[in-house]
Amino acid sequence: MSRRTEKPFWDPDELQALLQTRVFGRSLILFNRITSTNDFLKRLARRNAAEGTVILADEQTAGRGRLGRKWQSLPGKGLWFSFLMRPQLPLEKVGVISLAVAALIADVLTQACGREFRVKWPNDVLVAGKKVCGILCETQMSPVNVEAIIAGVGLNVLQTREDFAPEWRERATSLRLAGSQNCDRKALFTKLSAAFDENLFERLPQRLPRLAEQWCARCEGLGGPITVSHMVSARGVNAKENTSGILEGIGEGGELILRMPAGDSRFFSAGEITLLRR
Ligand code: BT5
Repeated sequence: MSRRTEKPFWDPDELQALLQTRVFGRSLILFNRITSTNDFLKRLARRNAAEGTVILADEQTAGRGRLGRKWQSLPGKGLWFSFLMRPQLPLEKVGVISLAVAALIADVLTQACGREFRVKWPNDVLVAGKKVCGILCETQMSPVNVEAIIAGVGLNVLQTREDFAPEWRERATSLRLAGSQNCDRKALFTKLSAAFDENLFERLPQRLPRLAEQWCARCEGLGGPITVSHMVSARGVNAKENTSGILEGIGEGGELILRMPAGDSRFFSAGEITLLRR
């Protein structure tokens, strides 16, 4: 295990003893403060860090969402961590991993917190209709195959309403705000670690279809009308476009399948969805 000179917010030896995992967190690095756990782990991954390496921070000063968006990561308020996967998967299947991570988180939280957690395509975990957790999976490729997936998880645990920027308050929540029975960050991290360890490393290709089913079982809006906001490019110019239809499910690579009014299906591998009233 690597060590930093400053005393970390949790004792890494004690935490590792709690985890009892085979792969996840066998190499575990804790930071009181870091720019982004994904950025740090990406650098380690290029230097051959072992599968299952985890970077966990009490605070991120430059936490990121997709497309360079900011992810608010206040000190002591959440679980901000990244873990390294080296799956034997073709690139076109990699998109399912972030759904698998979301499904496992939603299952663990539903059991631990006494609330019903849902997932929303592509990378959100929701409780009471608001985002409580976001996932950012980033891929490193060699010329021929997938070398590493850096899976970043941001779970809001202890924020009050005032902790969120006013423009996020209607859409963001924390476990505490949702009335969770369990807001103990260490206990929750231990439960999440066990679920990831059991499901995401050994025999992943065989497990992915079942994890995709678990995701669908918790999917917000499945079978209902939605609008997908996505990018289109024509003659070198990118523009945002909205397409509406019925949320039919997900493809083998985690793409969203939208049933169009004419009965045909369209696949989307990136974008945002808005649920429409039925
Ligand atoms: C995500 O992006 O939801 C992925 C978030 C991943 C964060 C983790 S933390 C550990 C690791 N290290 C990193 O640097 N990142 C990962 P996206 O779907 O693009 O959502 C971002 C949007 O969510 C922002 O534009 C805000 O509107 C909103 N947001 C920001 N911080 C939030 C928070 N703490 N809780 C809920 N919503 C938030």
